[in-house]
Amino acid sequence: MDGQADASLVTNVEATAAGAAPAVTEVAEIRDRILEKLKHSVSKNVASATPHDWFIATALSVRDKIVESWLNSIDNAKKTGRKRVYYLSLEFLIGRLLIDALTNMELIDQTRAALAELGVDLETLREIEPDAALGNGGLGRLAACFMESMATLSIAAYGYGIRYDHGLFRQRIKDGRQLEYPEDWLSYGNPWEFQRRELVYGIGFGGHIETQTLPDGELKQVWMPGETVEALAYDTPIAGWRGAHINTLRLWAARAADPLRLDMFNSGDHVGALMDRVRAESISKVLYPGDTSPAGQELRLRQEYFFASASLQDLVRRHLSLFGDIRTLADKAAIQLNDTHPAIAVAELMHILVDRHDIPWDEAWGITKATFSYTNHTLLPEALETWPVPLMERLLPRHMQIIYLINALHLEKVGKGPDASGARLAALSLIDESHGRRVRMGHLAFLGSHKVNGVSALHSDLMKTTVFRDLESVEPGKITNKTNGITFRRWLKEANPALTSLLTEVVGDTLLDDATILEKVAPYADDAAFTERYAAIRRANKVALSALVRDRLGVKLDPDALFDVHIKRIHEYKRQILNILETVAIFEEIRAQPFREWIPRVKIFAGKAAASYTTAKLIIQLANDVGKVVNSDPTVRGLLKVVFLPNYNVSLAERIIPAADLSEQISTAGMEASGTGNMKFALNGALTIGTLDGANVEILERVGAPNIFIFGLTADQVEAKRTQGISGQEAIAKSQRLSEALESIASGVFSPEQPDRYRPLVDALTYNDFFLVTADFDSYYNMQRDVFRRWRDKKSWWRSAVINTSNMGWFSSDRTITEYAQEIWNVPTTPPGRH
Ligand code: NBG
Repeated sequence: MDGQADASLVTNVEATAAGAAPAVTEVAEIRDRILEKLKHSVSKNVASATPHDWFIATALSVRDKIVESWLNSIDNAKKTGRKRVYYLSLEFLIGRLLIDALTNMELIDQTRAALAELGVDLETLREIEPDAALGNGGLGRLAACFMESMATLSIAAYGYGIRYDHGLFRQRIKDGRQLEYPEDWLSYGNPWEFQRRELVYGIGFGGHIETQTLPDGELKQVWMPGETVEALAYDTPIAGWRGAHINTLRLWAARAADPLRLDMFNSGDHVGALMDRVRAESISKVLYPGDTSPAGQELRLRQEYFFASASLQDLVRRHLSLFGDIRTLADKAAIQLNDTHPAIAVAELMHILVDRHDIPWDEAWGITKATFSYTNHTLLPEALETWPVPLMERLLPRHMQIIYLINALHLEKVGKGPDASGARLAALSLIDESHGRRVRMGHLAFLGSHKVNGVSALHSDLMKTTVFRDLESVEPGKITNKTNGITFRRWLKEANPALTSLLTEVVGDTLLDDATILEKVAPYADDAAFTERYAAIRRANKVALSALVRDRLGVKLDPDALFDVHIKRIHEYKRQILNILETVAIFEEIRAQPFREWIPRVKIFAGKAAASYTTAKLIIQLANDVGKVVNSDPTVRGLLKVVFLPNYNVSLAERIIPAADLSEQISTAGMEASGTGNMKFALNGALTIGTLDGANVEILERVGAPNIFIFGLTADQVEAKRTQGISGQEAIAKSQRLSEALESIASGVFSPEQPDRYRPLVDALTYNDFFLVTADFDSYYNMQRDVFRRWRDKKSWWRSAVINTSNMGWFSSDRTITEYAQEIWNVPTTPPGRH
C-alpha cells in the first residue's frame, strides 16, 4: 500500500471496460472519505482493517451521499404534496446493495480507483456483502426491480415489508440432497439500514369485540385485542439511477411490548419469562415458515396481518399529518398489493376508517377501493391463499366481521342479477365452503381494489377465464395487464459491465435512462467486428463462471461448450425434469454413438425447492445424481457436463446469466405467470428455448421466430389435453428415446446405491403427468437439436443473440412502472436525466 494509483491492481472486467479514467480529485476525495469512515465509524486503521471493515467503510461512505439526496427527496415530496405509492410485499429480494448503490450514485469507477489506491479490490468487497435473501423468487425480485425503477422515475414511493432475521433458507447440497440452513444476513450488522425507534406501532391479535351504542342509536364495534405485538421500523434507502431521487424501503421487525416477564424470571422460571417475547418475535424470524402445521399457518397469517397493519397505520399517520383529512386518502395514496399476502390490508383499512375514524361504511368502502390495487402473480390454485374461518375469527375477530359484511353486501348486489344461481354465488363469495369454510384472499383483494392486474399478456387473459372469471363478469374491465420488467441497471450494467460498455459505444450513454434506444443495436447483428466483440465478452463471462464452478464444485468446464442454463425455483411446472430427461437421452446417445460429432454442452441448474416439497427435492437430487454419473463417464469425454450450483440467489444469478448461451424457459404452457429470468437472459444475449408461456410469448413477438426456439403444447392445447386425461403412457410408448431415458432413471443407472430412488418420479410421469412432460418431450428434444444446428453456425447464432439484446428495451421495469403510474396509480413520473 504505497498510496500510488496502480491500474494493474484492478483486474476485473468492469474496470477494463469502464472507459475514461475518473477524475483524480474525485478519486482522492472518495479515498479520504473511506479512510475517514474506516477510522471513525469502524474504528480501524489501514494496517489492521479486514476486508469486512473495508466493505463497511465503503458502504458508509456512499451511504452518506445517498442520505443527502434521500432527505431532499422526502422534503420535496412533502413540499409538493405529491401522491405517494405504497408497495406492500411480503418479499423484497434486493440482493447485495454495494455495487447497486455505487452504480446508481455514479460513483463506481471513482470508488474502484480510490480503493485500488488503498490496495483494496472492490470485487472482493462485493463478494463480502451478504445477499439479502428476503424473497423466494420472481415475485420478490420483481418487487426489488420495481423499487429501483420507482426511484429512478422519481415516484414518491415506499416499499413496506418484513425485516426477517433470516430470509429464505440457505441451501446446501449434501450427497445430492438439499439441506436447509438459516440464512444469517444480519449477523455482522447491516450498514444500509436505519432503525427508527420513534416509529413503533401496536399490532393487535385475538381478544373480543364490544358493541357500543352511540348517542344517535347507531352501533359501534370496538375490537379489544387480547395480545399486542410491536412493529418497529427499519429504513433502507433505495437509490434511483443517477441518484436524483431516493425512496424508502421500510421493513418491520416484531418486538414484544415487554422484553421479559420479570416476576416469572425472579421466581425461577427463566425460560417461561421469555415466552411472550419469543412468541412475538417469531413473527419476523423467517420468510415463509412451514405452513403444513396449524401453528405454521397461524404464524403466516400473523406475519401478513402484522406487516399490513403496521404499514397502514404508518401511511395513515403520514397522510393525516400532511393533509389532515382521512377522506382524501385515495387522492394522496396508492397502495399496491403484491399478490394476496397483504390482502388483509383491505379489511384493516376498513377497520381504521370505520372504527377509528367513524367514516360511514359505504364511504369507507369507496375510499378503500379507490386506494388499493392488486397484482396477481400466479394461477396455481395452491398459491391462491385461503384462510380457515375459525383461525381468522380467533386471530382477527373484527376483521372477520368486516369480511363477512363486505361479502354480504357484495352478494346482495350480485344476487339481484338475472344469472344469480346458487353455483354462481358460491363462486363469487369471499367464503369458500367446498372443504370447510375458508376466506378467499384473492377475492378480498379483487373486491377491495379499483384495478387488478396480471403480469404478462397471456396470464392476464387467463385470469379472466379461470380464477377470476366470475368476479370479472361482475366488474368487467377491472382486470388489466402489466407485463413484468427488469431493471437494466442491475441486470445489464452491474451483471455484465463489459457488454454494457459495448452497447453504449453504439447507442450512447443514455442507455440506462431510456432502454428503448437498444433498438439501435439491431443493425449491428450483421456487423462481423461487432459480433466478434460481443462473442468475446460472452466468452470472458463463461471463463469467469467456469472458475466459480471449479471453486465451488470442483468440476472443470470448457468455456467453448454451449452453456445451457436452467435457474429458477424448483417446481414441477417449471419442468426441470424435462431438461434432465433430454440430458439423459443425449448421455445415452453419446455412449452408443461416440463417433458422432457432438456439440460440447454444459447443463447448468440452480434453484431452491420449498422445504416441504418432496418431489421438487427429489428432482434436485436427480439433477445431482445425473451430474455425478455423466461428469465421470469416460466415454462422454467431457462432451456433456451437468452441474447443480447450490444456494441460488440474486448474486449467483448475476454471475450465471451473462455467461449463458441458452436460457431454459420450459414451463407447462399456461402455468408460468410471466417469468423475469427469461428477460434477463435475452437482454444479455442468451437465446431462449421455451414454451408459449408467460412473457415468453411477448419475447417471441419482439425478437421474431427465427431468433427463439419455441416448442410444445400451447396453453389451450394443455387444457384440452388435460381434459382427455393425463396419463403419459401413450407418449412414452410412441417415443423410444423417452421410454429409454425413463427406464434408465427408474432402474437406478443414476442411483446404483438405491436403484428405486426415482421410481416415484417415473411413475408420476407415466400415470399421472399433470405437467405434461411426456407430451412435450419429443418436441423439446427436437428443438434442442435445432439449437445444436444453430450453434454450429456461429454467425447465425451471434446474429440472433444480438437481435435478442436489441429487442429487450421494452422489458425494462421503467416501462412497466410507467404503465402502473399512468394507468393504476395516477402519479406523475420524471425520467432520469430530466431533473
Ligand atoms: C411469480 C411467477 C412468475 C412471475 C413472478 C413475478 C409467484 C407467486 N409468482 O412467473 O411464478 O414472473 O411471480 O410476477 O412467485
